[in-house]
Amino acid sequence: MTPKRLHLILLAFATTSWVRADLATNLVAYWDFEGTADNHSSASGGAAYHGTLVGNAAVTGGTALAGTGSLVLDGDGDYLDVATIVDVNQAWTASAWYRPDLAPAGTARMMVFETSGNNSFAISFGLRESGNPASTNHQTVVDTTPTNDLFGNRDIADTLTAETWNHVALAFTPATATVAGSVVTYINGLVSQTLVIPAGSTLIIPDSGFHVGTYRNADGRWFDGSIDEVAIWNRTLSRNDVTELYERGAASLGLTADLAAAGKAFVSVESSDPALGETFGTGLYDLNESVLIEAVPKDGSLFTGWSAPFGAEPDFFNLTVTASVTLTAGFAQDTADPDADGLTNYQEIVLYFTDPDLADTDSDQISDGDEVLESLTNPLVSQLNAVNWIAANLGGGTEPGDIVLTRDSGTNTLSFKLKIDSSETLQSWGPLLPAATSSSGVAAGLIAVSFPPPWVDKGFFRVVGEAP
Ligand SMILES: [Ca+2]
Ligand SMILES: [Ca+2]
Ligand SMILES: [Ca+2]
Ligand SMILES: [Ca+2]
Repeated sequence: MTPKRLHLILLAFATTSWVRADLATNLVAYWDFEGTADNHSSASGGAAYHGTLVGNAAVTGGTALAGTGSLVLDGDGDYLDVATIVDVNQAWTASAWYRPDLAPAGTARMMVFETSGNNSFAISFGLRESGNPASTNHQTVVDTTPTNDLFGNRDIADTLTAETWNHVALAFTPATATVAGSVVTYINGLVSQTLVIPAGSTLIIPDSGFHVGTYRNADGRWFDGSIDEVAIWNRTLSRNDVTELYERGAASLGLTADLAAAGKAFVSVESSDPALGETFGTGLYDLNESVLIEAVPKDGSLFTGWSAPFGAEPDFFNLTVTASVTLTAGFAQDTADPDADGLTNYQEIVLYFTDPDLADTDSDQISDGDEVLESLTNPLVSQLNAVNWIAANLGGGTEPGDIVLTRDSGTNTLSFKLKIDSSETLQSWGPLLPAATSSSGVAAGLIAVSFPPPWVDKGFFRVVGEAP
């Protein structure tokens, strides 16, 4: 391949890089329940993840979310049985739409899905109190080791609505030995619960697969209603990915349906650092619709620009939707220091809560920067009493030039100098130290004083003199 040819290929990547990544990226298995008989893995999983319909489970009839088929379960022993799909201790996401019947026939719980094993499981999502749909809560259960059932029976305070399609996505980020992981539960496109997986914990590994419509042992907790668009990825879907999943389903479009053919596109507006700024405008839109795209920095941060090819756009602008697209807003800490106190606006606003436009927030003559970096005092609590003591006791002398401390409230500056003189005869005085570098390496004319511990909790020291 010639360098020129390579260059053209790189250019092609560069000019198309803003096109949104397909939701099918890292999609391992996907059941759309549009076929017949045992069903289904229509996306990248192929036949490896063919499910087996058990009991009276069917993929026709009922109400479909997208297309014409869904998994229809009667709450009396029906479910879809699937072989092991993903290594649950790697990143993964599981997603499903579910529609409980008005009077569910299930037992005390109705499971949407659960990994199966011999009395152990990794993840579980279902509905509690299925006999009373109006008060039913969702339930995400994550089973971890070494602490069994660490997150057992955590209810999510969302009320179930029967005979209505609801969407769930569980997005898992594994913990490492030193960094915590998480399972984020999204209900109908919104974050409903975040479970933290402690550093060093792993999920209990299932030994025999995945059940849709019952729990691990498949002898109860039957789902009564319809389930559709079940999918598993071996990556952690982002919040915007889940928004797309939800909005596709709400528009009766499957997760691999061609949006352009349906006259739609998904706009994903992302943040370079959600701690510094957030974005608005993400959603599924009609082609040619005009959408307000916004980047809003948090206090102490700045918007630095949009990703290409939107670099010339301001922090908010109208986008005419022509194709699915991802825009990323750049945010950075505001490093300006307009009050010249040595602290950036980000440090003042986010870290120390001082006034970014006032050098000495607590008016104690010590600047905010000096309090944080030098005296290690509280920049929000006045140390003026101590400063006044210093001014009263070190602020004057008997001879011209003896002033050792000056205080300029106009510039918030304290200045002082110390000098130790010595005398042999009391008739003449001279510097204690010769005008040369001392043996301890301290600069000429200075004295180094060391204090043995304990001293670390002391913020001020008095220098008291006595007539020789
Ligand atoms: Ca400042
Ligand atoms: Ca300040
Ligand atoms: Ca101060
Ligand atoms: Ca202070």
